[in-house]
Amino acid sequence: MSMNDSWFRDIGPTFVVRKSEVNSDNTEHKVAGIDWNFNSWGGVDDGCYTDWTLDLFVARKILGNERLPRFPHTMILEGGSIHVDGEGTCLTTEECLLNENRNPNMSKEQIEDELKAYLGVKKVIWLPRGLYGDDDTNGHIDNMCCFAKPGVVLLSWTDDETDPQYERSMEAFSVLSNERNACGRKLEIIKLHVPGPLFMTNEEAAGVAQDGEAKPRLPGTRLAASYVNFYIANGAIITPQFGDQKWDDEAVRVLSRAFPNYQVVRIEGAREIVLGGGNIHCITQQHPAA
Ligand code: KQY
Repeated sequence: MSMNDSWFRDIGPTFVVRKSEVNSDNTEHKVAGIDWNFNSWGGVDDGCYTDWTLDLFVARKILGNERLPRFPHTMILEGGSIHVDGEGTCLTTEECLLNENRNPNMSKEQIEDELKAYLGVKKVIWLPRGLYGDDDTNGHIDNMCCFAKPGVVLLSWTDDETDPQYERSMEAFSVLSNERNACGRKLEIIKLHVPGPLFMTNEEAAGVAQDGEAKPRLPGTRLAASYVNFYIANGAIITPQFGDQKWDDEAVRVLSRAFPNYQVVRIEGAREIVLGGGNIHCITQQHPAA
């Protein structure tokens, strides 16, 4: 399949599942995919690359190959900017979804209404901002906070008050502490400490194609590194590791406790992925079984 970039979370379909009664004691799961609109994380002036024409067809092609219904939408939205708990709650950030470079003609209420209609959620929880340094995506939720299960969230955290991430984590903690999910339950918040700050080296910047077709990658830029950007597979949590022994190990401990029935698998060298502005969750897309 042809595409302009590799981030399937954002250019692939967002799969949705509907349970329908087949008869009194049997249910059937129907799978479909939402095909959101996409503008390369911000359009011609503010996006990550200049040509995304092939990316616009990725969700359509996947759904066509899988012979699944496609729900097209005109709203600009990337899969990495939303998380759901499967029980009617959606998590997102104002920094991304309300950014002028996405849907400047839609109000917060209108965006919420579309999320409710297409994702089948009843409640949207808005965090003000995403991870510090996640400038490519304008603060996607998938680097900042996600559900471990309904009622339990994992939040990117730092104890270092001198790190600009501190203010963002505190702000999100405060919002989440005062929120309830769609079922009216208070949220348990698990802190998932970020790695020590990582910066792009001269060698790394020189290794990225800098041809004017994509956003420049400057040496010294803080990398948007977060352990929240893991992927939930069948029986396994695929988690990024950044070569920071202390926080890599701590992330594995926290995730193992949060997902006791899953094996936590370490992906060493996730730094290589983060050089492009995302991580394991961003570059993957789960496909629910029918
Ligand atoms: O965070 C994601 N969902 C993808 C990040 C891609 C940024 C493009 N350079």
